[in-house]
Amino acid sequence: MSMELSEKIPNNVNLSNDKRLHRALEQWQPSFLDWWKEMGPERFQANDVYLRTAISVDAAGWAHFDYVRMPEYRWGIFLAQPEADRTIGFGDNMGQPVWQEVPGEHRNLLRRLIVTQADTEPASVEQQRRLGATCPSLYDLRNLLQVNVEEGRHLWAMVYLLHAYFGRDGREEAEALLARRSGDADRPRILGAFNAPIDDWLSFFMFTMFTDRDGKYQLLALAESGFDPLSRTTRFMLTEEAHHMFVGETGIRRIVQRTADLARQAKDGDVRSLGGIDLETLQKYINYWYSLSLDLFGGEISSNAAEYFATGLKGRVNEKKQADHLALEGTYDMQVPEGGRLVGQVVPLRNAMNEVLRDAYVEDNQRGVDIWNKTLQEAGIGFTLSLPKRGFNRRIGLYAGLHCAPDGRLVSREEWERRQDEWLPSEKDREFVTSLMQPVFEPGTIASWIAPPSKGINNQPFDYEYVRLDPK
Ligand code: BYC
Repeated sequence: MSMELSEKIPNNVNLSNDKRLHRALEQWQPSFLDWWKEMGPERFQANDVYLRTAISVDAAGWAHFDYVRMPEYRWGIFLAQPEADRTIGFGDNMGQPVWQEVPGEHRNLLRRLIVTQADTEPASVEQQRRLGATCPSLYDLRNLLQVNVEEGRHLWAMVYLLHAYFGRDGREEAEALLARRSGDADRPRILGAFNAPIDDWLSFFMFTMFTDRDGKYQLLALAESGFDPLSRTTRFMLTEEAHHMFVGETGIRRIVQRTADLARQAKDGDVRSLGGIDLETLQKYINYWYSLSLDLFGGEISSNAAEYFATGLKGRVNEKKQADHLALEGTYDMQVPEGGRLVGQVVPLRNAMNEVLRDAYVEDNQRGVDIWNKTLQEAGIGFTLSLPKRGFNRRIGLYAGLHCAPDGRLVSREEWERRQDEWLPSEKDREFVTSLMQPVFEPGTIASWIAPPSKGINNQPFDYEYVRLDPK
């Protein structure tokens, strides 16, 4: 499949052969750039940033590193290579050839999935737009901007599907994606976590750890889709998503490292007085962002999820490794709140698909938390970070509206209100974290509350000038 890299819209979908689609996307492009200028990263638009750009979809070396000014980033449309004779791998249409066009009877469901996925991409850019001004180092600033331009590219990926396969309503949805705004009371983004402010870098690292990881699992489920263009698009997006989670997981690991170093220096263990983030505060931020991200998987028992699976539009992670691709007989044992306590309930497997995906997500997060705890252990600190139980602080699903402690106990409203500041970041915690957010723009230097990375980007050293601050 040929790469059209020098085109106004770089792509590997032969855009130049489809005049109508090409024109439609060229019309959307200025609206995207206007949105980027208005809602993309504040400042740094005129600076050279050491960015990775996708130039090929081959496993070996699609990433090209160079200095780029963000508005000139080559946002393109790249789909993973097609798999020959691919068939639908699960659900009622199992074994049929995959769809290259939208199946009429599933059009609305499919559009809803794509629009929901698409909406998260510009939302995250909006949430993070002010962070550059308080970056802890040039290395971190570069990573933030890399994440932002790639979320912009993911929006392009979804808008391509809307324009190419959904006609006029696709074009309208693509416009609407640029009109909603994260956190706006009248036109909010679709999913909860994408309306929460990200005003400090601790939240940014938590978001890239926990919320981007929801992205990974949703994309893995969509990569199984019987709608082949969606599968191929998401497969390529996953390669970019991996870096975002790396930023989050190593970012928190570096904070944990710094806190452990400061704890050894602090007389009475008060790391805050030395400009560090104490582990209790870190735990509260974990509790907040993890619970918000758990909500992104939808209800535990969901007829929507059952329908997505039955139709073959959205599968499970690594569907090939499952023994039963129909999931008609299987069941899922769930703990369901009832009359103030948790009771066991057996749910038909198809209705539990959101929970099945959430299971894989929880396990993956635990692996990350274990790594942070290893850092603490090696430093001889007797504190263990943990993930709260699934019912904690939920707004969506069976636990919405209930009061559940981090250890999973259902508690009274009174206890919840009394102990909320113990479990979630309090106003004072947020003020403290904000007070640490002083920018560091000197190459090779770093803020007080985080350790430098163990290595730089693309084999460059930490003190590399990842962002050239003087516009040329
Ligand atoms: N907030 O049957 P239910 C990413 C809605 S992140 C608000 O329980 P269902 C990224 C739901 O839409 C990945 N509303 O669940 C990360 C439905 O509304 P409608 C994004 C919510 O339908 C970082 C209703 O509640 N991709 O890529 O199975 C940076 C009942 O729903 C929420 C996707 O999500 C919520 N948290 O929905 C950048 C993949 N949860 O339709 C990017 C596409 C549920 O009745 N989306 N609702 O009005 C989906 O597969 C599904 O829509 C959901 C679960 C996973 C969201």
